[in-house]
Amino acid sequence: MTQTRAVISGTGLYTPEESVSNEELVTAFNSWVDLFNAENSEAIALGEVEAKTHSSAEFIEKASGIRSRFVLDKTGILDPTRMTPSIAERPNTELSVMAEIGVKAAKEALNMAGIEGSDLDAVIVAASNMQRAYPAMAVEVQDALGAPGYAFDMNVACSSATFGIQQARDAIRSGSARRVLMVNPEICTAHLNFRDRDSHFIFGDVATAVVIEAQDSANCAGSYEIVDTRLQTLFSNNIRNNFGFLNRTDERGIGRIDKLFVQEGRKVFKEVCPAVAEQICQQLSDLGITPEQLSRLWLHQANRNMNDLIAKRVLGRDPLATESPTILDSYANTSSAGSIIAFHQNRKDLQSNDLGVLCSFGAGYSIGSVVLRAL
Ligand code: CO8
Repeated sequence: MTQTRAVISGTGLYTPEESVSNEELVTAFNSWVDLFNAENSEAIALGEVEAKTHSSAEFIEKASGIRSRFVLDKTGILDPTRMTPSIAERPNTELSVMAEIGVKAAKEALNMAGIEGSDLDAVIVAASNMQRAYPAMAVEVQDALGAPGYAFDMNVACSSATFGIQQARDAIRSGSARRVLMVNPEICTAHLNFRDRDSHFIFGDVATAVVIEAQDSANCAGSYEIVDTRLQTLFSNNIRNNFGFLNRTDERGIGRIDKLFVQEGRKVFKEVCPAVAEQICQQLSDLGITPEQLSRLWLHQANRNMNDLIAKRVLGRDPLATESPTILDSYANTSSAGSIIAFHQNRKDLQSNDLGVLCSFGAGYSIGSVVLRAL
């Protein structure tokens, strides 16, 4: 029996209105450092507390390629006495903030695919952080869009979207759904420690959405066939966030920095780049696709230098800017949404039968690569 082919027929992007430049972020951080050092001057002089060090916009751009990031709340982040976004709780009768930004991205994706919410069979919300324990955000998004069928949330950190695409494709191939919406609302600033010099610049907020459909009933103009998906996980403590429902059962841990995002950035860089390049090269080789046949790499958007290294290993030469597009300069790392933004904004010039790879990598470790063919 031939399996139903799945295509990506639409994508959507919600970008918050406010953005924060490196210079603005560093000014706020350095004000906080000065306040901290003044408040702790005696303990610092006695050697009991370590003085904090200023951050630098030049370092941030050189080490990561990031120049600015979109955020849901700029004021709270840039207030040196707060350094956390202010996002008000909402009553249960209102759409939650994560569902709201997810729905905005979803509407654009549905529109591109030429379908309505009522045409869907399933909704997956795939993200690094969840609005709450339950009910699943996906059920809320499903309800807001008037979609029948089933919905569930899933979390594979930065690789949530590529893993979500495989779940959608599997559902279509097995016959349990024909049209799946996969949404990635990422409010990364809410779990970023803006007082940590090593990582305060890394993340931004955004939402993306992807419609995955059975090819035989999709409007194929502008669609991409999902030729192959490959997923890999390798346990590592180098990117971690210990926030969770058991935190309240041990008061000693409440408020500690491990309840926010923490990473060993250099180790992540060294360990993840070769593993990603190897996965993509092996996948292409198994499919009989040579690097010369690839028109585009839509890579996870964490670090410009990482992407240059991975693209170079995959292509066997330095990539052209158009071959491996960068969006992290203005969006920063938006976790699972990053490679989807790159795909959303950088595919219009591809011709029928052109091949590309959508690839994510991050905490877990997790690596997901999806080979796509323009129809
Ligand atoms: N300003 C000035 N100097 C600084 C700063 C700063 N802000 N920060 C560090 N430095 C200094 C350091 O002190 C160090 O100085 P010295 O050499 O004297 O010791 C020097 O700069 C170099 O520091 P690093 O070695 O840390 O710098 P790197 O070149 O490694 O760059 C990066 C740091 C940019 C963090 C880089 O390591 C990197 O990007 N690594 C990969 C990270 C990555 O891809 N992580 C993926 C995580 S995302 C993910 O999986 C999703 C999780 C879910 C997200 C949920 C939302 C929060």
